[in-house]
Amino acid sequence: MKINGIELRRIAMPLTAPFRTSFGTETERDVLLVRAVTPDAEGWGECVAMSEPLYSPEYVDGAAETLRRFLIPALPTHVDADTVSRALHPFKGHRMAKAALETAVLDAQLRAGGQSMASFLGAARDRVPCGVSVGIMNSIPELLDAVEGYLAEGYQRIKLKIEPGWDLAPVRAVRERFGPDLLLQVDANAAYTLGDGPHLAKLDVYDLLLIEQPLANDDLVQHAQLARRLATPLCLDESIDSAEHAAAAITLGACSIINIKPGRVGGYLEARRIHDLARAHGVAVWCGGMLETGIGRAANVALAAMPGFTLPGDTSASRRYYTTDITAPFELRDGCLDVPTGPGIGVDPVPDILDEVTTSTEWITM
Ligand code: OSB
Ligand code: MG
Repeated sequence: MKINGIELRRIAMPLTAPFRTSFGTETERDVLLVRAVTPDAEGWGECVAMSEPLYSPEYVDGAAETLRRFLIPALPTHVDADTVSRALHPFKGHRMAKAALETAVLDAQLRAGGQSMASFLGAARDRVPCGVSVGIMNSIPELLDAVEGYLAEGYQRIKLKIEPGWDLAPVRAVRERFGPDLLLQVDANAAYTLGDGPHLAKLDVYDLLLIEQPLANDDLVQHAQLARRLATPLCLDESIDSAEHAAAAITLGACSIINIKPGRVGGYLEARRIHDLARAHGVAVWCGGMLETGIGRAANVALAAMPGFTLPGDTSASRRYYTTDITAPFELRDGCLDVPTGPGIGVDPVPDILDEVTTSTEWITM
């Protein structure tokens, strides 16, 4: 497939409410979109880097610079997702930037060939069960109200963001209020150390599905030690940036569940590899999220339809974060999202809405 050029487009998406995690509070999502233009089709990729390097080392200005300075110039003029992946391989790290470019090319390739992302990835179902990630709140009553609202919308699983000082009490309150059948899990975003093991073990009585990324991104060995001290299954997010890391984590016993985010691992091809590896080892995976717009969400929903995704993902509806999404909104139906069936990611930005939220565009001719 020939490639004419790449557009880098920045959009500013106000969040419906502030989203607080152990690493910071977001009020607006600063998103970098990549559009690959070919003679036959255009494809879209959403870069999930956040505005500051607090979740991982990448950040959106850095991703844009990496794309324009290194990644886009390295592309051959005839591409598909595999050749893009190979051309970008020499550059270390920058997986979110790489993922956005690879996904834009993959989307264009699939649209040109009339194949859906779900079919390309080997999806096993046409709708996926959805969970929701609930930020740190100012008070327990505020949290209980938020959870009640999400359950009323139909979400099948609740994930509570935790940090030191906001862990046992919110988990206990949600468990007591909504009962033993609620699928409940927590995410610490690396806010604890191994010395907090005895404290984290106090979560065991609340029968959580999992605890996500309690320790630092690089602490694979420490996670393995912690996993042996907890009854709650340990899930890794930030620590897993490739299939090689996933293999190491599984071998070490550092996790029994993996959160797969295509952006974090460098794209959907690598995400599929991690899925396949985890499945072969009996390790459950689920699809994480990075507050995506409809562009990133569409591809994530296709991924989450693969057979090894046995736990509900952070694939929530558009309205969880955005009053107006840039695509037709994803809406919950019986606690599920429908997997798009059209060619490629199966959704398009609405031109007027996209223009309204655009803060800059840059065209790079190949
Ligand atoms: O750790 O899973 C995370 C959002 C931004 C950065 C990291 C994380 C998250 C979420 C929200 O938990 C996931 C979503 O709903 O998109
Ligand atoms: Mg996480």
